[in-house]
Amino acid sequence: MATNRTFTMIKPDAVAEGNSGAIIKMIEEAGFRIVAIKKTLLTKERAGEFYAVHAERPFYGELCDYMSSGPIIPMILEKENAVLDFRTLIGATNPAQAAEGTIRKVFAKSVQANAIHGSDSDENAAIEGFFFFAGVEQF
Ligand code: YYY
Ligand code: MG
Repeated sequence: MATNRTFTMIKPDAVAEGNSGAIIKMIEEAGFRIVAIKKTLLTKERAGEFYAVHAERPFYGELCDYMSSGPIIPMILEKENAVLDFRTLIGATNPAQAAEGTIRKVFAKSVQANAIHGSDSDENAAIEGFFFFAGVEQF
């Protein structure tokens, strides 16, 4: 399997509770290399743009409020089979269904405040990475 990249962000609940260091440790111990990282804040409008694919879903408004409620830590990560392996590492969207040892099982509070994002395809990983990082920041 070729090395590729995925995009993640530690969400406001996990950053606010001081869990970002522990989450980054789990990510690095799972073999992911950090390509880009920063701490930033989304406006509600930018959160809406990031999650535009969910615009028609009933949870969209609350999701955008939540995702703009506090700082987040976006990252681009690299590893063999990065997108799929990272989805496995974070666990199911609903933490009640997340497997033991996954990031969401350990740190997520609810379906909405579920600690961390992970891209669902190589194509979206690239789009989402460029949403936060210029090309010269991705090394
Ligand atoms: O990719 P993933 O984050 O696991 O789930 P998505 O189905 O793409 O939903 C994005 C985001 O929306 C999810 O992480 C929490 C939130 N959400 C929600 O608040 N309520 C739902 N019923 C489904 C998703
Ligand atoms: Mg998704």
